[in-house]
Amino acid sequence: ISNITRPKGYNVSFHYQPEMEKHHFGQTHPMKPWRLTLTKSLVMSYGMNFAMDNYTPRAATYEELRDFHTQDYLDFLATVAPEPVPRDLDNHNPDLKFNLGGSDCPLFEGLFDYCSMSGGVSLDAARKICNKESDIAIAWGGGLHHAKKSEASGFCYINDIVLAILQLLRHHPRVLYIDIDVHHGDGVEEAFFSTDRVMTCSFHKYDPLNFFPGTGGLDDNGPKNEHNPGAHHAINVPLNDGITDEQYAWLFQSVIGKIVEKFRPTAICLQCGADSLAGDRIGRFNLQVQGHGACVEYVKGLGLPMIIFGGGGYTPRNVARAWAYETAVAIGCQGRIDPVIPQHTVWREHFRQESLLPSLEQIVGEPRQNRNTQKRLQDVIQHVHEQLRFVNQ
Ligand code: TV7
Ligand code: CA
Ligand code: ZN
Repeated sequence: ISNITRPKGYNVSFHYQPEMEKHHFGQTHPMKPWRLTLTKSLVMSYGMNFAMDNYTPRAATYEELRDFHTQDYLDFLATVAPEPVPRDLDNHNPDLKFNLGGSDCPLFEGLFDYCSMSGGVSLDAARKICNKESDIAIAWGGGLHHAKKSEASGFCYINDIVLAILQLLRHHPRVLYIDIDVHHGDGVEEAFFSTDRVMTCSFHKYDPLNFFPGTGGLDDNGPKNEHNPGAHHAINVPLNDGITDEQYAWLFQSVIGKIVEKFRPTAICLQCGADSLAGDRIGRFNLQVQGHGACVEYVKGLGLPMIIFGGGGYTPRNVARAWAYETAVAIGCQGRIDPVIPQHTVWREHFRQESLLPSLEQIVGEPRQNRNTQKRLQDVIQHVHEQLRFVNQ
């Protein structure tokens, strides 16, 4: 524990709201806010909390949520009663108001508190970046990228990322949003479709008919009409099952490197959805903790102020591994932490089946067959580079 020291020359802040994890989407629902508890306790057991500024943010206010969401949606969200027995199987109910109450976005006890806390965590991170008290702000409770201004979608009700970016835009001329969740970051992309001050870039599994949300093809770069300054400011990197660390790192660096060169952001938001890890209950990729964390390392190396958000991640042990490792990357101590998970009570209680020496970096779960050819990835990079020819800051 004593070998973890504060980073020299920059500040890392950790924004955490312990009330969030007490909420439940339902017994069989894949989203487990409890993974935040596991992450936090892993971070603490390594002593990383001593190397960061720790904040317990207040919930976002109704007015703050109104910066993006509509009044009628928020009013409904704030007053709907939870269902006595949450529906689990079919989402198919055309009567759902604002897409609320189906199996993906169930109504549960304390839903509005949970949403406003997630918003509060990300807004707090954005404020610390704006007033320069923090250089890297970590918000694992945020990252809910599917929420629309007037609609819930894919386990997301309030788009905390959009709220945080809107806050950053008060002080920063250009913000780059990067999304490594296995799903397309459609809500954030759509929110900034008509501005050239935000560029969005999502890497995701793409299969329009069989994988949620079905959007984010290579050619989807924002509405292309001559009066839209936001045209060409949405970059999508559609992928197939089983992509590996090596392929992903190469793709990530050549795409993000080029974007940064052309767009010249003054701040970066990185959504670190951990469902792109191997062994995820919903995801299809083969990323290891190192490959996922290498994205955080690369972005950190650009030396711009940044917010790191959570997002998806449905195998809680792996989520906690990746996010604890990435917290270490932010601090710059990833080379000094013991790969053997410390004497850790929560871990022991829940994962008895894991060996006596559980490793931080060793993911649980079978790898998938890699369906990404080198040729296809080349073409993707080529397309992105061509797209960026239209962008000149
Ligand atoms: C950011 N995939 C969110 C990702 C949102 C994905 C979906 C489920 C799912 C829901 C469940 C459940 C599930 C094992 C998986 C078309 C459908 C098919 C529901 C069964 N088990 C993020 C949203 C995605 C709910 N939705 O990016 C209750 O999988 O594919 C769909 C839609 C209709 C609804 N059915 C799935 O990671 C945070 N849902 C078990 C219980
Ligand atoms: Ca993504
Ligand atoms: Zn996801």
